Amino acid sequence: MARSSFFQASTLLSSFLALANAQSSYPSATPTTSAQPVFTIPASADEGADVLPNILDPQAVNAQDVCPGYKASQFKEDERGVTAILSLAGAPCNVYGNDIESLNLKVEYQSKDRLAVNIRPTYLDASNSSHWIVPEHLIPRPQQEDSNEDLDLQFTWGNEPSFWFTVTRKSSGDVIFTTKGTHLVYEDQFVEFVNSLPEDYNLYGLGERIHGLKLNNNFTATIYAADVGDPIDRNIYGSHPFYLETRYFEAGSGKYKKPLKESDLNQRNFNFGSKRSGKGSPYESASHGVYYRNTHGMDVKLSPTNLTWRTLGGEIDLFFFDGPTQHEVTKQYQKSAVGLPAMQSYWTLGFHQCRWGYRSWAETKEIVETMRAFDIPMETIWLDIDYMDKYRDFTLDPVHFSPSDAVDFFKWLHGNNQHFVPIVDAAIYIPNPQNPSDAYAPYTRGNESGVFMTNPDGSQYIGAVWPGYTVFPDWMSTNGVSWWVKEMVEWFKEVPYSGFWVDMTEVSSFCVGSCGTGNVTLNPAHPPFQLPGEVGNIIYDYPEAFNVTNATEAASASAAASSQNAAKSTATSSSTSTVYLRTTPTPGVRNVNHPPYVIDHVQGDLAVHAVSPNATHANGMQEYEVHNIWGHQIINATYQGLLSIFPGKRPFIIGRSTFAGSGKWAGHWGGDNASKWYYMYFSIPQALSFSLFGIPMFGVDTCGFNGNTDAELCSRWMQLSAFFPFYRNHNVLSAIPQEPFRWASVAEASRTATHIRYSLLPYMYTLFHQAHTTGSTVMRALAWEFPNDPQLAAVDTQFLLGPNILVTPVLEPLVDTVKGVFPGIIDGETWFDWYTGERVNAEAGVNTTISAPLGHIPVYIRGGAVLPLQEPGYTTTESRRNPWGLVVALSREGEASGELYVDDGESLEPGEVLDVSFKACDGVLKVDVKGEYKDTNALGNVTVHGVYGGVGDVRLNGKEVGKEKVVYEQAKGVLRISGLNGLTEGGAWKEGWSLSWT
Ligand code: MIG
Repeated sequence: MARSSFFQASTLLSSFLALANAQSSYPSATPTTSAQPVFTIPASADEGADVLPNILDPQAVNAQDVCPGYKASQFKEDERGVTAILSLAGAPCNVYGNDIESLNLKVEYQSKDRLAVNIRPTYLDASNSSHWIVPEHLIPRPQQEDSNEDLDLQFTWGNEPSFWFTVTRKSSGDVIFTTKGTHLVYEDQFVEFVNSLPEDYNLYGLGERIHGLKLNNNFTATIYAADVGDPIDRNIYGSHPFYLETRYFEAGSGKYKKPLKESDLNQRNFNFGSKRSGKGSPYESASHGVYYRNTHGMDVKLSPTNLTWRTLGGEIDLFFFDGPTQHEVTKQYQKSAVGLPAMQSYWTLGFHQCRWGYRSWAETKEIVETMRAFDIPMETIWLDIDYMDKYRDFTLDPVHFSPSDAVDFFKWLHGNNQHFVPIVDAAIYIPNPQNPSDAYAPYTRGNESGVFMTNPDGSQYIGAVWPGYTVFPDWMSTNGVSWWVKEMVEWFKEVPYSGFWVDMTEVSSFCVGSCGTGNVTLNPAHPPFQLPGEVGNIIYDYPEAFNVTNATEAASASAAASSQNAAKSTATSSSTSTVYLRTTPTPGVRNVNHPPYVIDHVQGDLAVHAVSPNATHANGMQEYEVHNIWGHQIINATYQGLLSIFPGKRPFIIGRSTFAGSGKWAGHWGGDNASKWYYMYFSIPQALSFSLFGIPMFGVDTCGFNGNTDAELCSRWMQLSAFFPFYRNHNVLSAIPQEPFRWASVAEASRTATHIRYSLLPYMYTLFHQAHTTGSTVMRALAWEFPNDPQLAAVDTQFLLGPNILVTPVLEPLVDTVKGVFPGIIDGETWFDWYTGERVNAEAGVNTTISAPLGHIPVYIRGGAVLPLQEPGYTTTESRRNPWGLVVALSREGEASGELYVDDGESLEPGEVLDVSFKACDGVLKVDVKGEYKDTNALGNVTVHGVYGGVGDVRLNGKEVGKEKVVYEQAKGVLRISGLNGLTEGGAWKEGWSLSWT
């Protein structure tokens, strides 16, 4: 049911709608030169066929019941791996595609920690491989390395009842993956295999979705890039076919141990505090990772003891990472498979203010000034599509965002060491060819260079997005990337941006099929849905507890909302019984628009709200095969654009649709959440999942995107996001303003949290550098740092920033306490309160009640850590000119260590760097400095936590620092040494030093 043809001029003419949005704050998309009605794309344009997801279809055939599987033969093995031929073991089932008779199996022992299993059709050669093989230059394939002798993973296989394979850890005998007892199904539009898992498995990843950190064992993780506002448990913007699995065992139980189930743990009563106090955890764990290098839409069906993988095509290309800790799995995955995350420039770690609905340079400037007047640090101001001329990329609205005013604006902004980042949309406006004044140069240049996607017949594919009818860059075309780079370079001359925010990159289109074909002269003026704030679509929605704390406003909002809803429901109510579109395989032909197997895509029909699967790329691939990497490729193109504008500098990109490996170029924001408490909670598991995916630069729309926020939620959220790598407040068009200065309480809470964040920037930057060089994570789940505690397996209401900062945020309204655990106590860990410096008195395994009045976010420092700090300035530029500080948090043994990495903050390959390491024991802190980077800031102060036995003279390099510089609170165990600046002139890290206090 391709919808491109239904959309004919005759039906269009009768559906003219005048734009009646005079009352809204939404700026009209149409230059109002005449009173003529303007064409608006009807809502029906974005309706697809009624399809029923296979997992919900009572008529669905289970491929496992009807398909014959394969038999392996011609088995060959050497020290590098295994090959075999797999032949269909019976009559083809052709259940959701056409069965492939013969397959090649290739197993590689790729390295000391990675095993690869590849299964692809035997008949493939270079000329007919397009829909099976993901091009390696787009998505690199991990390669065989020379050293694979120590590989602990073992591949075994069998032919009964049909071909199966198993991946086992040799050292423990643990079977980490097995398809035994199931059939492999391999068809042109459907590839299925099933692997068993232990009961109560702990599985993480398989994104992108809004879900708790640990995945449930009874839902389907669908992976298909979708432009949709953060529905829970459904596929959303990004595609990450990767999971981490952690198994807990009894400690020391030797070879062939069994993973523990929840009931095993319950029997042991879980309270190791009392049972094993001081003796260490009775448990241990092992983790491994699985990456399925496949760009097709897929359902991963999670059942209590297995996973069923169903893709719409492509080869089986599986990579197993041995771990055996989470840290190692993540490092192995990033280092060898998808790429290490981009190093971020220092300024990107500052606070970002954004909204949809800043309407002019003047208003934008006012926001920046007000932030400063309220003394809330702001590094970067962002603009949404409002700045554009008729929503066209690479333009400025000539009236509200005039190019001449831009000159002054940027001079002023940059003069204050602040930055600007614009939104840029994926789709490119296609002008009305009959109206020369509608000409749009980026389109003309792209069209002349042949960079836009086509229909199967070779004509241009024309969808619709904000500006009206649009075309879509084809990143596989010869000139696609260079055209984009050139547009970026040109536009930069007018708009000196510091980074790019790429939106709608799934790639989104507001109509099904090439709806603009033959219609481009109609110049649609409005998308086929109402915008927030338009007549009949006013935002009355508030956070959950708004009616308690804001009773009067809540009452009037709910009255208004219900009258509006009443009006809406009389307008639309019809019930018809749905006839679903089901397709069956045709020999030799794929139905890419409506594949026989229907994945559980949140939009139903694959063509809804996106470019259709049959849109075609220059290399012959169809969107069907590579839909999930469109967003990854625009990130790559943008990276190259920024590199040519800022040679040698680190590009800053925040992308919406990501794929495995996007982290090497970009960060990501969580998409269109809402101003609800539960979305604030979900931001934590979403961030931790992106840690696993190798995209550490992550944050969500703080205070909430859709709907109105309120002071309490915004206050808690500004404090929580201050500990996320990417810290940005963003809001939908027409919701009430939510900059942190709008409420005194939020302003105060934001100042407090930003002060901590900016103090910690050297620590955060060091974490980024470690992530960039080793694949370690920045935001961490408690389970990853404390792998011996099965109780932490699902904890996602608390998190760690690096190894040493524990954040326990309030995630619900109307409370002034929060419950949290202090992990690792059974193994001797200690924690110190960030604010008081006192050691926390908590028991192992106990959910402790912590005081957390509004405006206070509980933060703890791990015993054993040395944290490098710097006195916060208003911007990161100023911060970087301030004195350094250190917090030394002593472990129970009186020891601590830490690192600091310093460079110029922006070079891709910094010439000079500093690697500082800290070590404290026996009352002496030793600082060792390596590297040539010159930082002349003095050391301001050193605070030592956990000093209980009294202190002697405090000496810097053996010389007493002077009593007036020392404050010791013995009861609290806190030693503060300040005013060291004079003693460290010329730079705290000019050379090594030592500080002693005994
Ligand atoms: O369909 O540009 O996720 O952050 O404010 C809405 C307007 C388009 C979606 C992005 C959101 C942005 C909005 N965009």
